[in-house]
Amino acid sequence: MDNAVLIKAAAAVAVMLIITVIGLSLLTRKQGKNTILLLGISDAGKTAMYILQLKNGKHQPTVSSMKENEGQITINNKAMDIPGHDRVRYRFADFLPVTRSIVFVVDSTSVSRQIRPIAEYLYDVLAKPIVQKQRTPVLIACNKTDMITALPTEKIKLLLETELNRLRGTRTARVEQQESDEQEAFLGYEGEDFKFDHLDNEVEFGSCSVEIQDLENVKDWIVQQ
Ligand SMILES: Nc1nc2c(ncn2[C@@H]2O[C@H](COP(=O)(O)OP(=O)(O)OP(=O)(O)O)[C@@H](O)[C@H]2O)c(=O)[nH]1
Ligand SMILES: [Mg+2]
Repeated sequence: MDNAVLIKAAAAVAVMLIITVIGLSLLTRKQGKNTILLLGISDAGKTAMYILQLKNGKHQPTVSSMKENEGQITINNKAMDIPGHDRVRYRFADFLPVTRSIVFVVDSTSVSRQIRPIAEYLYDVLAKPIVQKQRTPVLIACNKTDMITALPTEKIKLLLETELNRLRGTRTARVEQQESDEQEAFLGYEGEDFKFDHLDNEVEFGSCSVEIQDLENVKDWIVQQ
């Protein structure tokens, strides 16, 4: 066999090896992360969504949750519904190492009124270094579109960008002052207004309504991740 053929064969084997290693590492990375986190402030509709999605049943009445709901959602994934109450919700961070994706539920009818607490919570989530490092995908699920007072998704995105931009100003100043050990990632580009597109992880928006059982956007997004 001449040298040229040998080199070609060696190159082919090397390429195959590299592809196998990359493929395996991608597979194990995804397999290790089988949790879909349902986050959002109280009354957004997380538990209602969890029940509808899981049981594929009817929309049922819910009460404000004080503990997590956990259950199988697709063959390989489980969903965790984390209560929005501010004394309980910090526990979401414990699940981030095994989180495949985050569905952040927003009540589209009260988002203008509640923009501050919603953005505070979303900031907490996005600024977790592990979320940026692992590039955890986030869907902002704009729920309750059955109500005529629901704001359109585009408008909700703009409201959130404006509020997150404002929060970034105060929170980065605070972190610098306190030098706290609770690390927060800087969201977006320094010197530019905050945009979701500037983040390392992908943040998408989708509308839905648990009330009229319209969860297509959420379900489709979850299976794509
Ligand atoms: N109109 C309408 N109401 C909804 C929809 N989804 C949920 N709700 C109602 O919103 C209220 C709050 O829903 P929950 O699912 O309990 O809210 P949650 O996000 O789990 O709240 P916490 O457990 O307190 O964090 C309930 O009365 C639901 O029936 C929807 O798509 N449309
Ligand atoms: Mg709940």
